[in-house]
Amino acid sequence: MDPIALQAGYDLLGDGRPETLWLGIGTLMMLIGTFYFIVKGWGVTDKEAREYYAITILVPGIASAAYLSMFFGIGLTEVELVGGEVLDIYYARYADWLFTTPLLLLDLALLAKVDRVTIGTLVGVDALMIVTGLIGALSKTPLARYTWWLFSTIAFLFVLYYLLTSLRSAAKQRSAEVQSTFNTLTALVAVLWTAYPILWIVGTEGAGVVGLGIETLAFMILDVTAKVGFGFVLLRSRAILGDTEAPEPSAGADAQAAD
Ligand code: RET
Repeated sequence: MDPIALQAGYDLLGDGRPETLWLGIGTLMMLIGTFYFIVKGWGVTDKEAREYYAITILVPGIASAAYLSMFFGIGLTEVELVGGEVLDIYYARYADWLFTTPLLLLDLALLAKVDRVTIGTLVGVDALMIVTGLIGALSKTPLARYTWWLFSTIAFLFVLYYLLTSLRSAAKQRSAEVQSTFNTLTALVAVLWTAYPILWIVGTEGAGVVGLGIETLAFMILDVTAKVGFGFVLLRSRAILGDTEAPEPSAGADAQAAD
């Protein structure tokens, strides 16, 4: 492995983990995101908007706990491969993703106003994707690791397919404002989430082309963008307001007719 890549970062705690620099920055960014959304949502009374705020605040909130535990080396384990090689695996990521990816999908499902069966399926397949990724990360042979990666990636493709078909067509029934926010966020998800399986397979969990330092940095940037960036786009849109405060075009026309 490339020794420069291995050393990317700075060993903040002096325990031989240069990636603590990125984990520390990740913790701070998630905390800033959480408090920013809390302050922004303070005093919001619209019932629907409060749902989006609650979900979107929880996402970086959960991630800040996961990042802090990885920073202190708690969410970290060693996996001894069959050949004797030992891998450092930050499993706290998967605990984070297991809760936060369904919450992010729930935001999209609320925008699209899909039924419960669709939400349940989407969340279920997403959880399957994260859990099989974790099994892969803890597996001891390359064959097992790549097989679980494939399993997880197929689940991921189903999630993407659902977003771009069922949810997208349901969103078409909603106002122009909702549709445009939905489309922006789905594009963001499609691009950012696709980077995760790629990073995993080239990183220490897979081929090991990218060292732990660079991998931790890249996951941090992806996580912050997929959570805080996503929340930022969502919460500044009027699409999250209930129908009373943001009249649908047709409702506005009705009201005018009644005048
Ligand atoms: C894993 C394992 C390898 C295969 C696949 C994966 C997908 C992970 C994804 C994670 C998304 C995380 C987000 C976090 C923060 O907001 C688990 C790496 C497909 C898509 C969006």
